[in-house]
Amino acid sequence: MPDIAGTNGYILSNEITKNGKNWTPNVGFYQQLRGISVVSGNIRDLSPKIKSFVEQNIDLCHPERIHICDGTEKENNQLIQLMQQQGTIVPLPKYQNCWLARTNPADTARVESKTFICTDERSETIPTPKNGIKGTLGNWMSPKQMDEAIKERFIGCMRGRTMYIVPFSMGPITSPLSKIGIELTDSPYVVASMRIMTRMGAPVLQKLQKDDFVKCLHSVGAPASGFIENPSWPCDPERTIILHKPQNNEIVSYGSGYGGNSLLGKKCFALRIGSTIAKREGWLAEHMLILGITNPQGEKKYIAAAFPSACGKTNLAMMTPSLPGYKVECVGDDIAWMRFDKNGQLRAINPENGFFGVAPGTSTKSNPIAMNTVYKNTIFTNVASTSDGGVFWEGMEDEIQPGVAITDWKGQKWTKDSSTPAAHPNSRFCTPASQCPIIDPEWEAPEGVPISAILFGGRRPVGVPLVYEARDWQHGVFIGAAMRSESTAAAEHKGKVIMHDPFAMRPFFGYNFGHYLKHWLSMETRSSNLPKIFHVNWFRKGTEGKFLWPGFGENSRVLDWILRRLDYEDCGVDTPIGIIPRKDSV
Ligand code: OXD
Ligand code: MN
Repeated sequence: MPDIAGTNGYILSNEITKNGKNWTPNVGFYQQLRGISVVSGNIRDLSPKIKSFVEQNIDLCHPERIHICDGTEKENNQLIQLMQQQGTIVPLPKYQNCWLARTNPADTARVESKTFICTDERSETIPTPKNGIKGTLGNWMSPKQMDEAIKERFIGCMRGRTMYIVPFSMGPITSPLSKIGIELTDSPYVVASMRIMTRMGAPVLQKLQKDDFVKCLHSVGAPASGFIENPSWPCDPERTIILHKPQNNEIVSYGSGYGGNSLLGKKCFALRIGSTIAKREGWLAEHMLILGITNPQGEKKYIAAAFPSACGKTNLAMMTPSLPGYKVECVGDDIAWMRFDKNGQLRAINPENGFFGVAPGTSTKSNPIAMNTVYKNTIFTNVASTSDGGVFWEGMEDEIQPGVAITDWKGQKWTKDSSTPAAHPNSRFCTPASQCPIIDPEWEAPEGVPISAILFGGRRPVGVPLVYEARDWQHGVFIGAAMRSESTAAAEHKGKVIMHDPFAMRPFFGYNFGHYLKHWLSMETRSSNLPKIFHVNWFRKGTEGKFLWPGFGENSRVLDWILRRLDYEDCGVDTPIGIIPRKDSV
């Protein structure tokens, strides 16, 4: 049996000797890495660095087999079949290639309290006031604690499972602004979701022969007791932990299969590790949507906007303007990577390839564009299902035919008199961005789109006006830093407390917020053509507790005022908080 790969791992050719003769079964090459079978993909496609990353983690996690993902449809179909057999997903025959996953009810949101950044010094990660007050802008762990946390959880955690090797690019593969990662995971749900949310598969491995990559390790884990309560959604909520080591571009996530906890390209890479890379390299990795807006005169501008999770970024990014003659096109709904070009123009790419949107509240009325995006090639998670093979969530009441029965996200019969919601408040659709009917023609432009304005906003029921403009960059940075918002179901917070959420990045800072502010302020030295900064609030309530502003398509009126301010129209009044609209100018 010739060893054709050499080095640490080895490939065994399938030319096995049977009765003294060379006999070749027609199964292709039989390969092994560290003695573990590679059931899909070819080890020769792995660069030496990737191979050694994989080998280290085989030694740690002891998977049963290895699958190198190529991102093809064939591979995806196999995963879909496997997930159906395992009971992780069920088909939604009302739509085309759509699936519903129901998680373990203990694994439904990001876990901010269990998310850590690991640096030698605490002050590199979080503001560390002398008076010992514990801040709210991130959690720190020492490298020693991180190593211990990994040892306690990861040794043998993939026994009996497949380790998938997922090569992915954040941003279009050809863009100089993009970055690459390799996620090792034991969850086929994660692989199928990463295929939607990132550019995933063989072309990335080709690029990686030259480039460096962010190392991502993920396991859904198994409880210390060994008892897996819900085999269709294995997880270990008690011991869940999400770790980041910026110095090594490394992410380690254990115990959760859900969203930002497990799709490591998203919050962990594109924001936490991304923001540390951006600081080193002089750019910005932000929790922002990107939209293009064209006015009735045909002039187009791009706007980036930071709102906390579940505050309407997807709705704004896909808005149908109520103002006649306006057109909005979507570049991204959650994350922006932005850099000044050589002419001092800030340019943004959306590093993602799909939308992982909050389902409840999305409807034909509130966001018809999102509704038209999600009915093919989509994985829904924790929404309710209907007896005609479709989905349901709060907000879709008018879209259900009479006589159709509803099963809630936990699999129980549900009626509108039920006392619990049909869909989990943080239930999601995971859908390809390219399907969005108003995806911007430039959404994959390698150089990014030019940004003219940056918006900050949150859910502020009292005391904050509809829109105001910063006087200059420093004032704008102050406005971003002072952002607050009502908590939502995207993370584990209970109740509707108003929380500080500077730059909508509170859960996503990769380093000390003070240093982050310095970095933002330093942008003034990079360009004399900085975008203008605004603050918006669609969520102000009147004395009767009702929203004062209709929101959704009517927000185009606010964008119109912003565009006019970008053209220096005299439609604003200076006030102590900034420039607000002159009476009757909105
Ligand atoms: C998200 C979030 O999933 O911010 O985008 O929680
Ligand atoms: Mn988000």
